[in-house]
Amino acid sequence: MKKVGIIMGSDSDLPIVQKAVDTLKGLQIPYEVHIYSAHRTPVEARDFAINARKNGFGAIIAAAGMAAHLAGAIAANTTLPVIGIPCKGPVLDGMDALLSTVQMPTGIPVATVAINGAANAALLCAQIIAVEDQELAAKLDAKRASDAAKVLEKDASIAAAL
Ligand code: RP5
Repeated sequence: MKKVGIIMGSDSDLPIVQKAVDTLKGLQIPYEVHIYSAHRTPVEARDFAINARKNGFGAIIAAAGMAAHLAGAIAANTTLPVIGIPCKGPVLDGMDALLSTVQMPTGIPVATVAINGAANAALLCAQIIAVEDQELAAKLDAKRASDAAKVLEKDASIAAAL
């Protein structure tokens, strides 16, 4: 199975990114985690992106906050799908990172999830890999069914309680 690359701009992003790691683990999708910054370690970020396809990656998650150029910088150097997670920082409630990640110029797409949307970033990667993997597609179907069952259980309890 293809690996997912999880790149974050700083170790301070890890509490947000952890949900992506947990989601991939739960689906038994292989992954690699790195701290590369578009600004502080641009050479390493670029090298990772350039070599990602030949190194067995099928999709890349890039998480960053503030002037969040990481996902765009990675996307500029690979045609693998790049999923951007805008991370909420200490000011501006993550709107800075959201706009920096989502407003990509035509030709270099970044699939941007919600602010701090790490679980969805991992699920999108899983769905991309599942295009060619029936076993993983079945796991995703099962997860959807189990998530729906949990909502219906809550519906039944709330209906009984109120
Ligand atoms: C971004 O700047 C990182 O992705 C992080 O969200 C933010 C702050 O980084 P630190 O100063 O905490 O290392 O590049």
